[in-house]
Amino acid sequence: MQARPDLHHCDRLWRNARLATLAPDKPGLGEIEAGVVAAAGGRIVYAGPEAEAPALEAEVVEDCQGRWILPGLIDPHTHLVYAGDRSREFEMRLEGASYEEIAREGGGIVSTMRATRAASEADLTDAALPRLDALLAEGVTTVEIKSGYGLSLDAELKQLRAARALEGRRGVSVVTTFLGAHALPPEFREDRKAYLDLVCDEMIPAVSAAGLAEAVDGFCESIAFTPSEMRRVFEAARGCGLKVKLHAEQLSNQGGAALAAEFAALSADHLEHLDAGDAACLAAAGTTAVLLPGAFYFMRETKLPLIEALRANRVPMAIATDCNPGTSPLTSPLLAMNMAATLFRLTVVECLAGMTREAARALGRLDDVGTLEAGKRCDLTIWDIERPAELVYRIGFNPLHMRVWSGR
Ligand code: DI6
Ligand code: FE
Repeated sequence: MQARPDLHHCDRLWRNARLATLAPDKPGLGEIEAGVVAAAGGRIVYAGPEAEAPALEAEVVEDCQGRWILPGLIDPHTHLVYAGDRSREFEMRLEGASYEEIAREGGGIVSTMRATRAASEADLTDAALPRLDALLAEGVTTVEIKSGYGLSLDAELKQLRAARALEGRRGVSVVTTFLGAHALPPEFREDRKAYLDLVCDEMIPAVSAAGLAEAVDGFCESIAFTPSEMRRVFEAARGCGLKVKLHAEQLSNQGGAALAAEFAALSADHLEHLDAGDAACLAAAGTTAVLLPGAFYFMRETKLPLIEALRANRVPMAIATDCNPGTSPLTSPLLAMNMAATLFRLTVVECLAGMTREAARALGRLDDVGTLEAGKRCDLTIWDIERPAELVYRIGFNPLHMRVWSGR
């Protein structure tokens, strides 16, 4: 039989679907009725109306029966890899202790540090798997994972390797971030500068040389590191060719957002205590605001991030779970979007864009993922819903029909 030159051969095709492409040049969600997505070699070769599609043939043709297809969800801020348990601290907080008090008394991040240092690399990967599986069950195809519970050279490298190893265990893309400047480990209590020397002069070069992280993050907070300390860390990151991002203005206003903007950070995360004036700096720097409503909820914060100021300045807004044992034990991207809507008053379009296109932007991966567009990796979520708003509206209900990572 003669091959037809006009026939595009694909590996897999999803037809009879409604698409929310999230294409940046389209209004709303870039919805398409009667759409088709075609994949070859793990990439999207066509996503659009079936009526306008080129002639396509594929090994596997899926009839989506009118279901909605969205890009795979992206969780752009997690601390998924750690050992130990902090439910006792949750009880202490219910009895009246504050997060800061618990941290000062050697609990908090330092208690997770102890458990993480004691765990093997394989144990850390295994401990993270159930949490990762919870994210995948709701359609996550790319997840960012930070270190920051090792706080020594070896333990930070171990944590990053454990995070990378998750890619070999599941069909998911893992983006790793070095967060050595998360907390001061107890052995450096009397010498902050020595710990920063270690982070800047040894850890960052080692992480960079091993290719174990794309970016460097820090916790800029009264209980963690000051903006001038973080400036040093960012300079070291820049010296090694790593991108930067920052936990900024979560519990108080420290000027972290302005610092992040000055270094053209990929993202500034949390931002509950952001100054309205700093929104313009973030916008000018091309820095994405990553909103973490799970931490806001779990910490019972009352200071809302200034969404209006972010919107008015056109700061891109992403949403993440911040999955971590202390302040956001959340493994549901659907609930994160619901909280962003209910607590922060984001619109449905902002919520869905926040865990797809804008999350990709926050990771510097918008060229590769985040929308349904030809050339991008074929990461899809196929949902049993009538309207995309259902994904944000429901609480504790998961209508995922199928998750596709790299066309599989
Ligand atoms: N901000 C947070 O909310 C988490 N880390 C950070 O920098 C808290 C992490 C923890 O308490 O274990
Ligand atoms: Fe965090």
